Amino acid sequence: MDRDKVAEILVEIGILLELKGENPFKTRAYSNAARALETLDEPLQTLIAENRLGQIRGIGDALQKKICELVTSGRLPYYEELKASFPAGLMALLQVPGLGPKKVKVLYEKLGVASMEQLEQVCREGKVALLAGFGEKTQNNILEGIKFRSTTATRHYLFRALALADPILDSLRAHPDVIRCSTAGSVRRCKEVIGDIDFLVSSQKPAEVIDFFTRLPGVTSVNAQGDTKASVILEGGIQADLRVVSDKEFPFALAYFTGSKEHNIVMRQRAIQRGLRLNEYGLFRSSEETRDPQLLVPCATEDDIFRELGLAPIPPELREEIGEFAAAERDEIPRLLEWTDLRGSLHNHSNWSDGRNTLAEIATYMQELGCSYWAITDHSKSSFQANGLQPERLRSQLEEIRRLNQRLEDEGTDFRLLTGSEVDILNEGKLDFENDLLAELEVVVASIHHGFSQNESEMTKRLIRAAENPCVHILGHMTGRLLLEREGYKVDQPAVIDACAATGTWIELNASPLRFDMDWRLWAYAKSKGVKCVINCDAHRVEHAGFLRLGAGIARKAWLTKADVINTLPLPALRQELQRKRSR
Ligand code: DGT
Ligand code: CA
Ligand code: CA
Ligand code: ZN
Repeated sequence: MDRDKVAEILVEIGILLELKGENPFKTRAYSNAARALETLDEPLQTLIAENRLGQIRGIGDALQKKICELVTSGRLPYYEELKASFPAGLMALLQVPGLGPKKVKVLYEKLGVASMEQLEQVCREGKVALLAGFGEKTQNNILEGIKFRSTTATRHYLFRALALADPILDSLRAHPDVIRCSTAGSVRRCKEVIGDIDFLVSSQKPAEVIDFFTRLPGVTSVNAQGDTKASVILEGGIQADLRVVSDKEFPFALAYFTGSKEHNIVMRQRAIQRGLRLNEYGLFRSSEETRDPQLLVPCATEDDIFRELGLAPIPPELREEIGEFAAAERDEIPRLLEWTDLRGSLHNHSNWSDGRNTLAEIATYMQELGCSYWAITDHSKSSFQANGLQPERLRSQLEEIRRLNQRLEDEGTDFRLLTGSEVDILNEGKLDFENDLLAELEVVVASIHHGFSQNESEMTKRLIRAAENPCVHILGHMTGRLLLEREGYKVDQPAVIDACAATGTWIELNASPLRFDMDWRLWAYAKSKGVKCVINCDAHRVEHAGFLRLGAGIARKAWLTKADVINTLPLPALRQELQRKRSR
């Protein structure tokens, strides 16, 4: 078992003990230990093998034993028994905003609440308001929280869907009765959040494929199972639908089930204008609804369908009825960015602020991944909760980066770390570091992390003022939104884009799957103003380099091409571009 999983279990034990009413010192020991594990700078396995776990501050004898047991056997009976002593639904209540273990304990003990439904009921009956320490206001907040949860719980992050869909696609592809298969729906269109996962398969033996699908390892329950379709729930509660069609029907079904609905409507209208009918079964020479194979216009792929309707092929990411038809009619669908065009990320963190890895680890990992460069932009001093750097520490970080780069050069390697900062935009748009320090850095990203409650005009002014600073290359995560969690602060984004156009400032497409900020819908405007995009991982650990792929997917959805994205440039060209604004 790896360290993240161990830390997760320790946190959960702490919460369970709190629910039991154990004393705070004991419960806190577990969350402290979890934090200590998360910031280790050597592998947990090594510490255990060398019997050095006890040397870590905050990990006493009892905890040591439990961690060893988890790592070596992957199990911990103490935890399993503790967990089994509570109803399964109790932990879920902690997801209601504002409900901590203490309150959940009271609700459970006094009112027998052990599920979301029960919680909602006792709130509606007014029983919660009467509990000591709760009151009318808390009761209302809980009801609000439940409502928020129920709308967000039906939507999921794209990356969760992809992580589940990829192995399922692999399994389907390997099945002897599967001819073609693909995801469809919002996952294929690369929406930032999705409702469910849609799979489409062509086969001559649908029953076999459906049976196979419903028994896949990731499937936790089967909602519906028919002759040609099935609907299941996957780990994490995400629903997945499968449809099986004949191989002749596959392109038509794929187009239909990829959607979007709005896009499909226009497709059908175009067919009708040409004396044809388009549906999920085919494209037919007919003036009324049919699925008569005699009337079928044969199409081997989706591209053929588009051609029959007088259109250049439209990539799935663009099928949102936002101008793709006008462009496809004129054969002006751009050649979209590929994720392999990206050469590095210009906004990332190390363990000098709130990241996990050392500079050396980052350099090695990114170089092996095939990147050309990787900027280190740790937080600035005002972000003290993220361990932001004081100017002196930043200057010593620059030294270390220079040493590392020297070593890379001596080894004959082209990869380089770039120096930088994610400098806080303070109130009124002043930056957290002076310009003489910023001017020493190769890459400056400016972002807002505090003061979210300002109104739209104040926020807009803050961002515009940051863009006007000649040292700032990039505005980071424009709205600060966290998908499914919190809306961004209010900003007049077109006004900020105008300011970036006027000052030669780039805008980040933050590729963290929780952010995808600036939103894909705004890039057409930015592009029309000549503002360049930078796709940044905002990596807090080396594995976050994988976000580049997700970010590229969202950039495709935003109609961006290789030429629109700065971090497709090789290092020498990037260096030139980084000088451009400063020498204006
Ligand atoms: P989601 O799952 O909410 O993220 O969004 P989608 O787009 O994946 O929607 P979903 O799963 O309900 O259906 C997949 C596609 O199937 C959808 O994009 C278009 C097509 N589709 C489904 N139902 C209808 C319908 O009633 N009318 C039309 N025109 N298309 C439909
Ligand atoms: Ca779907
Ligand atoms: Ca669906
Ligand atoms: Zn950051």
